[in-house]
Amino acid sequence: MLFSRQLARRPLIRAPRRWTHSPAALAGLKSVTEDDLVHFAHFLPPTSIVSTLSPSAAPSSELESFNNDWMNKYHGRSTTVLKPRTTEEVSKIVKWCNERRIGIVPQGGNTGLVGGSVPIRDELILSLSNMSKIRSFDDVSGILVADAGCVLQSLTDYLAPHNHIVPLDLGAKGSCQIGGNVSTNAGGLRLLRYGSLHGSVLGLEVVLPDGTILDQLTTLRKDNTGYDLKQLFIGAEGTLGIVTGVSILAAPAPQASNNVMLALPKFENVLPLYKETKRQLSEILSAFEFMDRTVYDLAVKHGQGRALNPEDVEGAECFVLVETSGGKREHDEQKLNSLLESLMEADVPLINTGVIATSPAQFSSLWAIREGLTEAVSKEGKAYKYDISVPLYKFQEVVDKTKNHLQEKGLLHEDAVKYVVGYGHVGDGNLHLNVVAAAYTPEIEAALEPFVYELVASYKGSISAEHGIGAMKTHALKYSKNETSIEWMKKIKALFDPNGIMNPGKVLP
Ligand code: FAD
Ligand code: 2HG
Ligand code: ZN
Repeated sequence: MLFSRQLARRPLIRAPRRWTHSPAALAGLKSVTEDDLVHFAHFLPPTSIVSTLSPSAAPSSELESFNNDWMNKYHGRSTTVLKPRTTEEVSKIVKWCNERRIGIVPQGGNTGLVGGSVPIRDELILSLSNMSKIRSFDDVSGILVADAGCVLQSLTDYLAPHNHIVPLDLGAKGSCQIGGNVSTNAGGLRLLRYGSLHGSVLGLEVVLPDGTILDQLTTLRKDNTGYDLKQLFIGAEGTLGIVTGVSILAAPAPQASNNVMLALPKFENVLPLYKETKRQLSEILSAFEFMDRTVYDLAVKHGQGRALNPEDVEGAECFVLVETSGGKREHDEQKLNSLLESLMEADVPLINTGVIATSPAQFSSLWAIREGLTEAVSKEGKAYKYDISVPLYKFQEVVDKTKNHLQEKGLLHEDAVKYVVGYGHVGDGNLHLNVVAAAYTPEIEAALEPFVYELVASYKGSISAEHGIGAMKTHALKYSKNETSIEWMKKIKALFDPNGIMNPGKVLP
């Protein structure tokens, strides 16, 4: 049960395309002008301004990576990106834009998968990339306070020598920022263990749409002094303000981590396996990730790793990556080994085979397969991504029903939809349904929507488990939120941002 293969993280890829519609939310908003740039230049250095309007005319190619999303599906036409270095600079920019009705798109690492991080038209992009200082860390309480523009991986690296970890991990960690994570309420690979950011974020500093700085950057575990305003900004996707600082409770670093990739003969075994894994591993279980056969094969094909011997996994319908994180190596290994033994020796085995990592390189390599799925899919074509919460036992049904539906529409072939795959976070009830097409076309989109959303609603699920609504799902919010909820969301938006400058056209229908 050994293997060894170390995978390198690949750079995120972006390239330009164009927007086709402009929702009502942008009506009345103004474009950035040369006069605005003159104003910004009073308090921002030239290196903080990228604009095709500026006299020194930045090459338009510099704006491309800001105007296009990670999937190359959503495309803005912004003329100007500002990269403030301090909260005060953010405040001055926002105040000016509010007075002049200029729309602002806050941008972190631009790894979002719902088109929330790029403009719909030519809104100003406010990049947090120059705000990347760690403000404080207390190794007794484990509380970390950092600028919103800190890249997730850099926070992890910072905490490592202090024996702590960020209670969040995702495949985009090399590019995404903590402010973006908070603004999307990112879930990731270990939510099962560390819970959601609604629990681990202790405080926020936010620049409100009129430029006021809301300082709620507390470092208290307990604080029941009225409404917990910070919660509104967690998952608001930049529609209520700009997160500039984050106080987060880091978790103690596990003293021992193990992982194992298991091949299962059929999907029906996933849930009994999850139940048994939870029962036997209990407090040391830190991830339980599912991937179907098709997407696993794509990861292997695109060099994201080859964990299991091809002959051993013949006939396997799906795979599960299990991770343990605990305080004592021998104890954890004993528990994991006895789980694996019981699985292999069962009269009706739940698994075909498995690979247990026996070195840090193998541990990373197993994770590289799981974390590399999104990239592998993107190399095969254009992915329609449906990030949904549905009952665990419906995971395979969703994939199969979508496939059948596309087949009936005559769209399941090389030139239209090439693959329909499912993967995700079993512990969180979160399936990533990816429909991989040769190109994004109106015909495929019409076949998928509202089909997928209606299917999710029929299970009383959520149309967005962890990626948010962005520009992609504003019209579909109604499948997961009733009229009253949407009305109150609109009232909250109007209260904070009466001029509608913050990330216009996102989240709300
Ligand atoms: P961006 O993409 O820049 O922005 C996302 C949204 O937040 C936008 O609406 C933007 O306007 C807003 N925003 C950004 N920064 C701020 C700020 N400081 N203040 C206010 N608003 C702001 N997501 C998961 O939940 N789980 C995963 O496991 C996961 N894996 C991924 C793997 C890959 C390979 C990729 C490409 C993406 C993955 N994602 C995942 C999606 C994405 O990485 C997350 O949504 C992430 O939290 C976005 O962070 P970001 O800094 O890139 O934000
Ligand atoms: C993951 O879990 C991310 O890997 C991305 O949330 C999911 O690519 C996707 O659809
Ligand atoms: Zn995910």
